[in-house]
Amino acid sequence: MKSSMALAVGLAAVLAAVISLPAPAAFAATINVDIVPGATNKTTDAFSPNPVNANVGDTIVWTNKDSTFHTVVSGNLDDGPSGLFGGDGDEIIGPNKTQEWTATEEGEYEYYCSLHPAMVGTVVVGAGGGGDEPTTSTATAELGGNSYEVTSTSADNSITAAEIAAGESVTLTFDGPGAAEVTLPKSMVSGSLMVDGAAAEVVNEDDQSTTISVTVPDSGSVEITGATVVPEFGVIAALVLAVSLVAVIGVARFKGNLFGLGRF
Ligand SMILES: [Cu+2]
Repeated sequence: MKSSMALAVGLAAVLAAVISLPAPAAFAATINVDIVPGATNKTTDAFSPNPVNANVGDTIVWTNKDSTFHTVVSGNLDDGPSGLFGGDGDEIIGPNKTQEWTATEEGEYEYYCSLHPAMVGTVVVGAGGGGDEPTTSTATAELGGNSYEVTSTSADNSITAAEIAAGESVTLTFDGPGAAEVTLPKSMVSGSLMVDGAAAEVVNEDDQSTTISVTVPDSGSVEITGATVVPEFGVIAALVLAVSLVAVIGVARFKGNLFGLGRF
């Protein structure tokens, strides 16, 4: 009875350690574009801002601030609607109404008003999209009951997850490709840092952390390695080890009694 209890507790502790996961966070912006008053008689100035810059994952919201109907249709008058947003040009946006589109792929997208085709605009999405202000995002890696915060600064993407392979590497996941400056705590990874197997470009370094420049590929993730990556023996790992030892001793005692070998 005692040994089965100990085994159960040991198993529960192992399960608890396995199940502890870092929660990924999403970073996406909402970008507003106005259909300006008097847009009917305007061209590229019918939309503000125009062009509008966004990153993959961002949602663009067009608001009709004019007093008459308009549409916002991806494509151009010559080739017709491209089908990305605005349908076939039949999705009417009344005064004070909105239309939304979430950018899923990098690119430059033309759009127009099917009711007043002189009204034209452009959405520029993603890396090199055109002078976005860099923003800061964070992700927290967890291992052995400890948390490690990774900070990323980029105009192209946001960091969404950081995961530690104990003693081996740290994998950073982003919501899109592009350039980023990433600050990693030295308690997590230190020494000569490598990014996907190549020497990292160090931007800044102090006692606590290293800031490196990374180029995130289309896959959205990079692997960081260093001379030292935090090993797995944190608080939870130590606890699991202790509880497992108790379980093993319990089983040994039980078997010892069973086979008449006496107690030890
Ligand atoms: Cu219009």
